[in-house]
Amino acid sequence: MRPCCVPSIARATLLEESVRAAAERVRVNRGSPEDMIKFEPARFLMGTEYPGGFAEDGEGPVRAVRLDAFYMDRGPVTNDQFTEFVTSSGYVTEAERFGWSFVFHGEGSRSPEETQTPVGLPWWRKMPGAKWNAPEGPDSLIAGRMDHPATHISWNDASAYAAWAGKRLPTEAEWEFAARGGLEQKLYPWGDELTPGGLHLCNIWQGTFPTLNTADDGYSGTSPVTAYPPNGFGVFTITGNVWEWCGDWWSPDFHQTASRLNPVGPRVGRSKVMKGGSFLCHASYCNRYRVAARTSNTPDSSCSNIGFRCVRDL
Ligand SMILES: [Cu+2]
Repeated sequence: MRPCCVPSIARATLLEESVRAAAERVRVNRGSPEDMIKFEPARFLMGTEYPGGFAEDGEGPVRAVRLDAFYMDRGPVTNDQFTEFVTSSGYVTEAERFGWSFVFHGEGSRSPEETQTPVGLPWWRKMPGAKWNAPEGPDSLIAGRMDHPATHISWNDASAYAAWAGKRLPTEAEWEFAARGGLEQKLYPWGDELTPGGLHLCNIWQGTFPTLNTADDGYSGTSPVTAYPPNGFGVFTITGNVWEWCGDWWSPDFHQTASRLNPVGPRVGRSKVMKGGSFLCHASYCNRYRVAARTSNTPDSSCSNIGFRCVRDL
């Protein structure tokens, strides 16, 4: 796979069982559709054959996919919402169980000497104590960022939240349909031009990756989930800001032959699909802030640029 702006290192999965058990203990809500968008049954063209994309990720072929009706959160789950989940359920995230999470170099509250840089991931640091409510490590706070997406959330954590909320993670097809905003085969949720009229419509990297982020879009890290105008469906910050977990197991070629009706990905796998790109994406390195772009990470991975949003059935 072509390099991506997410650190993709599997942590030991021995805690998976305990995470699952914790998820089963938490209170399950009714799954209120409040602040969700209702999507009627639809057919859309999924994937892309865009020559500037990453064909080896399995972005193509373009195929007609049909979906049943569903509700989707307008934005990624915020720090505010995640606080409510943790407060009411007592859930402990995997970053807290492991005692560390990945932060982008320059982001951390500890010096490089106090942290480890994983092999092949020169701009990531294993930050002791980094977690959803201390995103840059010890002494960092989410105060002032309660309307930003919750980060340092593993797929397992996101699934636990979804179960608590009476919801689930979106399939990749549901996610991409929502992201396209009713447009057909466009690169971005609003069209084919990244900054129409010079206007920034998502939170990605400007400048020179990975050394200089000029933050021309207003943010060098995460942004509030409603920082930019929504797409044609009313969906906020679905590209850029943070990567979003999907329910599907990852495969670069499974969908060549998969069902075109409510596709759900392979039955088994090692990593989960993520969509949307993040505030670290830059055309020079990882232009995965396109709606058809995709990548993956192991279900126990967490870092400062991965979050999630939920869907629910009618
Ligand atoms: Cu990226």
